[in-house]
Amino acid sequence: MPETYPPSADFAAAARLRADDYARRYAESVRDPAAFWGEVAGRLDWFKAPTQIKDVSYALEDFRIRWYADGELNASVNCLDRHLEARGDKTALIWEADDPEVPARHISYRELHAEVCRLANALENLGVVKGDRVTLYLPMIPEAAYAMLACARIGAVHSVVFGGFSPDSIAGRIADCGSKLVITADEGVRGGKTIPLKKNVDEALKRPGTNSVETVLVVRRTGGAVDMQMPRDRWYDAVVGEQPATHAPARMNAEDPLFILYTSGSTGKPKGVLHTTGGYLVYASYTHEQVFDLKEDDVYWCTADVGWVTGHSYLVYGPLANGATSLMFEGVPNYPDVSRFWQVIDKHRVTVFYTAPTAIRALMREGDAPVKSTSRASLRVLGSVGEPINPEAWRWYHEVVGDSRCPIVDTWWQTETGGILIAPLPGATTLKPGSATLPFFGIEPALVDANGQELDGATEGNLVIKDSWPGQMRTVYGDHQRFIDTYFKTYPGRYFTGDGCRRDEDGYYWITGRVDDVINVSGHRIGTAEVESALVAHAKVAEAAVVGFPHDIKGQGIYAYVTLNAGEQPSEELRKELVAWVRKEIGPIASPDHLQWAPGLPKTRSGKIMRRILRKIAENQPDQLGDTSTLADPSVVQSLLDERKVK
Ligand code: 6R9
Repeated sequence: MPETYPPSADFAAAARLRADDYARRYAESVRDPAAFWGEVAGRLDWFKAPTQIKDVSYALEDFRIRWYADGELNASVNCLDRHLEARGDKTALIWEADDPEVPARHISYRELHAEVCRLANALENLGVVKGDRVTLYLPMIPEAAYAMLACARIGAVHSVVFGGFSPDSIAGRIADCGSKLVITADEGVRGGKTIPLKKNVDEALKRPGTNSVETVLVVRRTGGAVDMQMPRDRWYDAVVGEQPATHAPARMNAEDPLFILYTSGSTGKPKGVLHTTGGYLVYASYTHEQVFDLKEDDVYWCTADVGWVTGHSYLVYGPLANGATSLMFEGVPNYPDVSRFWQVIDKHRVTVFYTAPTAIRALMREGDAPVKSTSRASLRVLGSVGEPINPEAWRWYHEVVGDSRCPIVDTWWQTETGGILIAPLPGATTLKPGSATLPFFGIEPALVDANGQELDGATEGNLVIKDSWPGQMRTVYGDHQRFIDTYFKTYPGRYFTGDGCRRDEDGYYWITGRVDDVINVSGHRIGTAEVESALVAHAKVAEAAVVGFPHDIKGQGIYAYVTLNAGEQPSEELRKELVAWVRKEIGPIASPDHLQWAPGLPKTRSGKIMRRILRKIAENQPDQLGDTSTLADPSVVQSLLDERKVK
């Protein structure tokens, strides 16, 4: 018998939805999606309520995805203005600094509204207009939320670039969308260390393709010395301080872009995933309310950085659209010590806590004492996102962190999906450790084989979604064909997720991981192609192949095989240099964990690298290499195995 955890009677009694509600609502949602999502849209404030709800065709010859197409609204009004009357003094954002000695800040809905209006006015004065792109390269400080919402208020499209990315990565993202303005900070602070954000932006703006940028707004976070280039660079407080605290919001069409967020794919450069205003906000807010069983008095904490989609949907847009109190944490789980998460939970009486398996595994390794030294009595619901959570980590999260009291919602979704697609509803769903359980309302998952044949019952296959939902991405910025080719060509008529999945006899979904060339490192997507391109860009490297391998803490680690140019000698020094090179080219999260010299790479006669074999070598399973007969030169494999032993 697999282990199951039904909702406790107490939890279910107070929950928004119970088991039979889920079954009924789900059936309704897929029977008549337009009726269902038309009703759900009523949760937002619209300047003009939509009458056209769903207009979708996945057919390649007639492709379109439109939701609420005649509706008009503004996302910031939904996150701010409409709460002022009933929740003006309620805390919208709690800011907890990296250093626990720095007092936390409580920003009310009224204050947040004023800050966002000031910045919106400032951006307009700087010439930013509806449709312009604005790049945000910020630490986890309230200004990150102000900036996202101010862009939304004036109809500018934000592109948040994670603060851990390198100047080259910033430059590529600025060039791709042609940003007019960048908002950054002098320095970021994480785990007691500073990150030279403004310096990275300066470097980025020296790269070709970035001269669309007219202005750089710099938030003073540490007061560290930065090089201000006038008139390009302006201090945020100087520009924003004098602005009026009210602003007339732009009237946006539901299908106007809200933001672009770059994410790694299996090929080429990162894709600019574009989300629009109406469908995204309906979906982010509704899933946030239902999946976390949101209550008016919740103190909700999502630990994701605003640089990732989770930070967009479940730190900023979802919670604020719902009038919730959302906690933003600047720091890391192990600073000043490994009890920090649990101390923050006690300090702010956090009721809903949403984090990633990689953090849970890292903290689990530190034992129970750092958790047990805190109370955590305020906790009600725990969440997980970013990668499959192994049952052992799930149990620890449940028993030790949640004192066996709190349901865990394991939420499966993607940058592309805008919000959660497969997850339990905590008052309704019986949990199974390691399973994201059942589809959210309106979501029709299916498993297909390599030929696109739909598989029934308990089985395993590639995960596709058969119909659209409002939060779905609408295009790859600047490359609509790439959007269609990536997601709708492999299995015509269906959205292909890139994930493998098993379905059990109860219809529960168990995500098994990516089936494409994307590595999930600590919940962050890294394309093997990106790391390979970075390596090959080094003067001494002839060729590189990168694969993922199981890693205790990160879930997956990065394993790089490198062939040097003729005449170059492998050395420990060069190995370190190449790892540092990738770090510099892409960012610390892309640093290879292993770098192995490869005199040659296993290739088919047509020249395709056989990653399957490289994965098995990286996983140290030489007896499971499978068929190597189609290799152009089978002896390459033996030399790679020998090299691995030597290390
Ligand atoms: C939200 C987010 C998406 C990929 C996705 C899958 C993996 C995310 C998961 C999960 C198993 C979960 N993933 N949540 N796998 N269980 N609960 O992470 O977006 O950064 O785009 O990554 O992450 O492989 O395809 P994103």
